[in-house]
Amino acid sequence: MMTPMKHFFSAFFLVTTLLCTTPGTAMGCPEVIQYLDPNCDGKIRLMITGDSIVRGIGDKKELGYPGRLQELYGDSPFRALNIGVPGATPQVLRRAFIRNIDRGRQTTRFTEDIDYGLIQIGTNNYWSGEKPFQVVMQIYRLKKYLERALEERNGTRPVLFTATVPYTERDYQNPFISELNRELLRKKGLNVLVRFDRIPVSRLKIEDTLHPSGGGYRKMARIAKRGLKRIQRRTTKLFTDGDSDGVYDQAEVGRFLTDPEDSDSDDDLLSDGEELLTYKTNPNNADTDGDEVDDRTEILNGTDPSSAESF
Ligand SMILES: [Ca+2]
Ligand SMILES: [Ca+2]
Ligand SMILES: [Ca+2]
Ligand SMILES: [Ca+2]
Repeated sequence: MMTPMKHFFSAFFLVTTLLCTTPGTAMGCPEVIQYLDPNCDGKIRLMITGDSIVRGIGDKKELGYPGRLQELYGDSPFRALNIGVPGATPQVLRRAFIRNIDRGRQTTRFTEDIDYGLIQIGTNNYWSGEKPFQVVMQIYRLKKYLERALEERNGTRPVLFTATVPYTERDYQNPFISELNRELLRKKGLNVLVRFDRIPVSRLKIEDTLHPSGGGYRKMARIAKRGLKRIQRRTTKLFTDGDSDGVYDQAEVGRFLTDPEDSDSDDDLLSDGEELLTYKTNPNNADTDGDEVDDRTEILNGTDPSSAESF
């Protein structure tokens, strides 16, 4: 018969064993400055795209809110990339991306290894005459295009989310913006988690009836930061680690070319996660440096598994 103490330990053992062997949720790529890192490269890259309000017109420091957001993170593995095109509508922006991404032009550098993307656009459609629901469809198409094109190019799918449009000092334009925001919030699949419509116009410190000042963009940066936290909570379950080796399935398939269903793709008794994240050895080659001593033996012996001079 078991003593109560033994009982406790066996129950404890059972629970911890179950926790450690439940596939898919318990593990995954290491977080970077408290953010999930969908492509598992140790950096967080957030692309922000839209019109002149993204570009940062009106900001004396010419940073806009992407640059102000970058300032909040200082010197860290976080990068906020500004792809704001003054005057753009979602349709214009989508065509520009198609030209750039498909033909490998300069935007390619900006969209490389993107983890997250924030879309904020629609203000200029006031002048082009579409109804707000049609503008929302354009934004939806832009988001779908970017998801697919960036996944094709980078191997891993970025997590995209959308912002509502801030109000301006142009009272005649605000009913349009108000309806556009209502439609944005109703549309499924846009992940509208950044609420610029909640900022009172007075806090944006608008100087030219449309564009915020540096102070206004700083305020927008803080709200964008909160949105980035929210989008992760919402998408955690997208990132699975089926073989619990510490690397997300999508990063294994699209980036590292390891087997997402085998925690040790090259059978050298080091898991893919240990090789990629800790030892920086090749997870697809049991003898990374080709000196005929396998990676695990080199690590146990204290020699360098990445240098054929050391074995
Ligand atoms: Ca990353
Ligand atoms: Ca995995
Ligand atoms: Ca291995
Ligand atoms: Ca070796």
